[in-house]
Amino acid sequence: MSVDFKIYLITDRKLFTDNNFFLNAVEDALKAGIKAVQLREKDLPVRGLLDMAYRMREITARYGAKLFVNDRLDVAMSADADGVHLGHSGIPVSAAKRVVGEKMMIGVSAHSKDEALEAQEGGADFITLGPIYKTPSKMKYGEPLGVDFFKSLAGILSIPVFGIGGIKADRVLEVMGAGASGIALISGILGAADAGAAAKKYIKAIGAA
Ligand code: TZP
Repeated sequence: MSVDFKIYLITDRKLFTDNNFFLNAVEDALKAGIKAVQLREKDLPVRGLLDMAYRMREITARYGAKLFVNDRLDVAMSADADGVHLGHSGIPVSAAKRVVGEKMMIGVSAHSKDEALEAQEGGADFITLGPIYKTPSKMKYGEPLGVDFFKSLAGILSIPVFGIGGIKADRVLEVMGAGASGIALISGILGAADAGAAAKKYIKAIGAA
């Protein structure tokens, strides 16, 4: 399996008043052409997450899109996801690799040079690196790395690097110009009034970059 997508849509159901609105928005984005979704609902108890993962698998499969599950390798496996996305508090990449081998892709969140290199050495298929810009929830993700620092790191990594954090459609060109293989985002699509229309805007911007 290879990284054959350029836009990595990350979920946040809390942007919606109701889970059906949330699932509909993700489906609208898929309908518009998004090809990879990461289910990232860190506060959901595992059974709720599993249920959500099954529903996401159904929707993503319908549109030929890849599904990744954040942190929970067990949930990813049970839902027959295409991959798992790991952070720094959960199972290390090298350990996950021993379980899934080549059967599943492994994405990793990195926020620094050390984390990025560790992920690459551990066998990650790709990383998300950021936040590049300020994001509404900046406190949670730390100070922005900035485009120049992102560019210097992307230049020394051999695995695909997705820019993340505060990426609005008018910044796609700058991020791709800094050596990103793609972009990862939440609010640019799921925070928009029309997720399908927003997804189309990003797809167009990536196409032009
Ligand atoms: N990791 C670094 S920044 C971020 C994550 C999960 C949040 C990205 O959200 P947004 O709304 O696209 O800025």
